[in-house]
Order: sequence, then structure tokens, then C-alpha cells
Amino acid sequence: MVSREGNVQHQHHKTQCVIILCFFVGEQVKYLTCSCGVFSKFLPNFRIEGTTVPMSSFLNPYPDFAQLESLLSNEQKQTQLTVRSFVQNEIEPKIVKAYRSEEFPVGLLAQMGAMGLLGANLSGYGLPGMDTVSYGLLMKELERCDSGIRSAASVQGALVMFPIHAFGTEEQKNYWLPRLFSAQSIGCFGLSESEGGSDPGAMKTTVKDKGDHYELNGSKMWITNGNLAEVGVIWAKTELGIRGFLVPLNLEGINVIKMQNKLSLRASITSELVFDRVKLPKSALLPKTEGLKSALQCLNQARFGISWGAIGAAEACFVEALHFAKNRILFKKSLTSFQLVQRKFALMATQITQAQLLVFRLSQIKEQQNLQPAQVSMAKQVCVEMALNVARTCRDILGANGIMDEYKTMRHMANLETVYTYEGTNDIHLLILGQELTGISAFN
Ligand code: TGC
Ligand code: FAD
Repeated sequence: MVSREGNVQHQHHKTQCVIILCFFVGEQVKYLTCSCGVFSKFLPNFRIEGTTVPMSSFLNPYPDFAQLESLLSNEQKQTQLTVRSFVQNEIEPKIVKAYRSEEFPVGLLAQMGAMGLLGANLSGYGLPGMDTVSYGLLMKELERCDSGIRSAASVQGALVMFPIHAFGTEEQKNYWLPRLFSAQSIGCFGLSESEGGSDPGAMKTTVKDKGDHYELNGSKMWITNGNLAEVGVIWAKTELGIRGFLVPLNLEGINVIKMQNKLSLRASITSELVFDRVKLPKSALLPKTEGLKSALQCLNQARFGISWGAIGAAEACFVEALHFAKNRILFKKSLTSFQLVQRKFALMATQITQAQLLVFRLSQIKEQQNLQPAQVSMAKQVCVEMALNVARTCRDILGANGIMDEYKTMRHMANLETVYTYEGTNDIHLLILGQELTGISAFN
């Protein structure tokens, strides 16, 4: 185990033993020195007394060139450590099996609920009101394991609990929020339909007022958590415009069909929801929803979490590829000795750092409740595109090994293709930003 002050050898140097001093204050590594450069403190994969130290032994073994770690409060660090350790102990050992079998790990949402991780940034109704940076770190740690795991949590929190919190009656909030927080109930969010998810305003699903009840008809496609869910936040056209409804998914006339054979986000459940003359109680309406903009307000919450999360996926790929490259001997040298390879790592570290800085600053703005949709779009677009490019580059560095699922990089790469598309495609976010900058909508 790591002592409070220990000698550490850098693993990959063949000819010299490099001594690094670690000073621990509480659970944090405060300072490391090393003869091969100060930035070694940012990199993973150290060896102590001849054995590789689990990365979890260091508070921050991931690239942190902007030293954002030093800006975190003790509470934020504690959140990060707690979630990281939960992910490493409880989710990492199960993720490859879940991905292969296209199943969400059984009982995982219940575990997350027991830990208070779902909708944790919301307040009141027994919810913890976690600060924005802590929430971002939570999303990042989940997606460091798998985008599908982060998806399950962000749908429950940002797309089910948030709309109930923002648009529901007191009765709906008091009933649903504690149940969803603890994962006693699971929810899903139905906005997209088969004919063009980018243009949700063109939805065909309708709700008609039948006097003593509503009637719901139509279908929703690509719905995360659909087959796990007890309740759906479903968006439909009414005589008064688009509105959100809380729909129990066991009602007569509802068919929930699992979408199988995905080549991406396989550890996440994706479903089609079909509604055929479903009789809804009047209490199903989320009364404060007002048109498409209410649905888009929910997306702002989820897109913000995705921006943080995607960085976690990028960091995981970076760490794996760097570890691999250090130990890969080609042409009698470590792969990391070649200039082309160093260029790849240098660019990736820079791009990861830029993304980390952006989400950190936007989190401060969000904490002050000033975050604008166009800022969220910038973050979702740039963080996900960066993560996808990093994952592709890391897959390349891993060579043939990179196509095997014992390495996580290609799983992340495949997942990020979904993340690039959902919650507003990459191009949709560029167009939202374009509209903000030019004042001209390129949509219509
Ligand atoms: P448009 O006329 O521009 O806007 C309609 C009304 O909404 C307002 N608005 C927003 N309000 C809050 N937040 C935003 N981000 C907003 N964007 C627009 C707007 O001001 C207007 O208000 P008002 O008062 O005038 O009525 O609407 P449009 O039909 O032209 O469409 C605009 C567009 C293309 C940007 C939008 O529809 C869009 O974002 N499309 C992408 C759809 C999308 O992201 N779907 C995601 C589905 S959920 C999902 O993918 C979950 S994945 C699972 C996981 O998260 O893990
Ligand atoms: P389309 O809208 O058909 O877009 C196809 C292409 O056209 C894209 O490249 C797009 O960028 C481009 N394009 C579209 N409009 C324009 C334009 N104006 N100018 C230029 N190019 C344009 N939805 C939910 O409601 N709830 C969920 O829980 C959910 N989970 C999902 C889980 C997974 C695994 C996936 C893959 C999707 C999920 N979605 C969910 C749906 C997701 O939000 C949509 O896939 C997404 O919004 C894009 O819609 P689409 O797939 O129909 O693509």
C-alpha cells in the first residue's frame, strides 16, 4: 500500500530508476517530484516497491495540466473519490459482460440510488442539491467507465426528475422525486420519433382531451431506459401545443419494445414506445410545460452532464493508450519514443485540457444560474467531438489490440458515436451556435 511518504519508481523507464517523492495530506497526493520532468505527476502508471499501484491510489492520476484539481473543494474531491471508487469496484468488473450481452448491469441503478447519485444536483423533496462541479465530476466518473452508464443516470436525473421538478404539481413532485432519487422507480424520456429526431417540433405523437381523461397515440424511438422504466416523460402535441405528460408504462395500449443489435452504447437499454389509444388520467399532464421549449430546457440539463461525461471517456482512452504505448517495444524502443506518437499524446492532452477548462468555467456560470443554451451547445459539441477523436487516435495507438474488448478504448469509441448523435447531433449544436453568433437560424 501507499505509505504517507513513499518511494515510487516510474515503470516504463528501462535504464534509470526514477525516484518520486509523494507527500500525502489526508488522502491527497500533494506533490510529486521526478527526474524525468515535473509533468510526470500528471501521468498514470507508477510502480511502488516493485508493484504497479492501482490508479485509484492517486487522487488524480488523470491528465490535469491545468491543475483544476487544486481548485476543487474538499467536498468536491470527496464526491469524485467516492464515485470513482464505486465505479472501479462495482461497475468496471461488470461492464464488458454487460456490453457483450447488450444488457444494463442488473441492480446498478438501485445501487446508484442508494448512494444518492441520481438527480443529485436538484434540491428540495429530499434531494441533496449537489453543487454543479460535483455533479459534473460525478458524470465524468461514470462515463470514464462507459457512456451507457452515464446515460442511465443522466436520463433519470436530467430528463425525468428535472422536468417533474421544473414543471410538475406539488403532488407529482412529492410522489415521484423521492422514488426516482432512490431508484425505487426508473423513468425514461420520450421526445424523439422515427422521422427525424433533430426536428422534434415535427412530432406526430398526440394527446387529445377527452373530457374526463386524455388519449395518447403515436410512438417514440430510441428511448434510453425504456424497458427498465415504470414511468415515461412523454412529449406530445395537444390542441394547446406541445406538452409533457407523466405516463405510467404499464397502461393498456402501451407497447415497449427493446431495440437490439446496436453496435454502440450496448450496455444501455434503448427502446421503442408505441402508444395505441392509451387512456391517460388528467393528472398525467405536467402542467407547467409550455411548448417545445420546455422539452429543450430538459435537454440543456442533460447536455451539460454529457459535456463533462465525454471528457471522462476521453481521459480513460488516453490513460489506457499511454500505458500501452509506454510498454510497447517496437524497433527496440518504447512506442512513446517516436515523435509521431508523442505528437498524438501532446495534442490529445491539450484537447482534453481545453475541454476540462471549458466545462469547469461553464459550471461556475451554471452555479450562478446564468448558463445560456448556446454555451451548453458549445460544450456538448466540442467535448464530444474531442472525446470521439481522442478515442479514435487511442484505438490507432493500440494497434490490433485496440479492437479487442479487453481494452476499453474501442468500446468508448463506439459509444461516443451515439453520444455524438443523441441530445442534439454534432451539427445541430454547431447550427445552434451559428444562430447565436449570426442571428440567423439555419433550421427554417
Ligand atoms: P425553435 O423555434 O428554435 O425553439 C422553440 C422554442 O424553444 C426555445 N428554445 C430553447 N429553450 C430552452 N433551451 C433550449 N436549448 C432552447 N432552444 C430553443 C426557443 O426560444 C423557442 O421558444 P419560444 O418561446 O419562441 O417558443 O425550435 P426548432 O423547432 O426550430 O428547433 C430548434 C432545434 C433544432 C435547435 C431543437 O429542436 C433541437 O435542439 N433539436 C435536437 C433535438 C434533441 O436534442 N433531441 C434529444 C432527444 S433526448 C436524447 O437524445 C436523450 S439521449 C440519452 C442520454 O442523455 O443519455
Ligand atoms: P436525424 O435528425 O435524422 O439526423 C440525421 C443527420 O442529419 C445528422 O447528421 C444530423 O446532424 C443531420 N441534420 C439534421 N438536421 C439538419 C440540418 N438542419 N442541417 C444540417 N444537417 C442536419 N431520444 C429521446 O427522446 N430519448 C432518449 O432517451 C434517447 N436516447 C437515445 C439513445 C440512443 C442510443 C440513440 C442513438 C439515440 C437516442 N435518442 C433519444 C434519440 C436522439 O436524440 C436522436 O437520435 C437525435 O436527436 C438525432 O435524431 P435522428 O437520429 O433522427 O437523426
